[in-house]
Amino acid sequence: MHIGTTLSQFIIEETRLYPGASGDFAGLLNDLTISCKFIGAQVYRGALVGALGSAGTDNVQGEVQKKLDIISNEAILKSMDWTGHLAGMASEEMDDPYAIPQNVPRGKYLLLFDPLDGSSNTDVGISVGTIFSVLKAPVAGRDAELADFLQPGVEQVCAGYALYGSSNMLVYSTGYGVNGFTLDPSIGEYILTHSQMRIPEDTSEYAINMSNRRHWQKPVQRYIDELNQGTDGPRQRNFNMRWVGSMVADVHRILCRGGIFLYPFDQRDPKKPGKLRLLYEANPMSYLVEQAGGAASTGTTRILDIAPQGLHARVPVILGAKNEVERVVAYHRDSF
Ligand code: P6P
Repeated sequence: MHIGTTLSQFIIEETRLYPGASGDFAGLLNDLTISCKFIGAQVYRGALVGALGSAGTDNVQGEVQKKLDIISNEAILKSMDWTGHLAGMASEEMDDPYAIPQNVPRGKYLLLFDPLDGSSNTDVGISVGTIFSVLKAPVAGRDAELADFLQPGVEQVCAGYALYGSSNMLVYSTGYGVNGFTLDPSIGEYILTHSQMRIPEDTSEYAINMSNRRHWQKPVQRYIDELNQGTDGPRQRNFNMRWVGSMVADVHRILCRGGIFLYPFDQRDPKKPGKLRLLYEANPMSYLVEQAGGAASTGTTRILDIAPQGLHARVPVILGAKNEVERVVAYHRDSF
């Protein structure tokens, strides 16, 4: 009986698509998945081991850190910093880049991550996840500098997430489409279950936090109002809304059954053009969405083209069904 295509087998076979690949990247990704298995186990056991609730500290975003945020962040750092694959790491939970320990060779990759996205949901049993992005270090073999991380999303060599939901799933792309793997707890392996995930160009399902409507700019208000008018409005069909409040869960649903996700520009704080962070949320998710046939924009700019202005820069995010994203972009263009 064949156990199916394990993630390890898939990574090794995909590496053969890259002539001259050293296998370093395959090693990086395999090591990263170990931390995703560990984090999933901590999330699922949180209430049993006293890991729920606040850690009593704030992160660089000024957000209250959950105990699981810190556990997850440490898990990735300690699973990855000894491997020799990395020149540095950057995390939503840390102000500055993480330096690889002195006694470890510097590798040729940079790892950026949100260790536990949507962590405010952990105490109420809603899906959360880990988001990761891999860049090439501009100069291999030396400590990464801050500027090395500030590369546009088109430079990513890999992006993905682990979803801790009804099952532990790992979804990633290296530029050859998007593939999803489900953890089989009985053997501790991720098994290929969602091959070549695609986002239909059209959809009838949207995801947005409607309570912020008064803070959106006019093009987004127009777009969402038309969806809510259903058959009575210019779209002449009804739409459905979903909002989990956990980007990994909302994006995973869109990769599985289509849809459009919006966390648009918000006029509450002009210094924060959006809530989501470019380097370790918007870029990896935009990379996956484009690889699955969707589109990802701020409303005026393709997200993957943005030159990052800082490690924790925030951007408006509109991603998913290509024709719907293009409609939102057209409404922005019409408004100028
Ligand atoms: P709101 C989680 O905190 C997060 O960063 C994303 O995962 C999620 O899509 C968004 O914020 C939810 O934001 O304002 O609806 O709580």
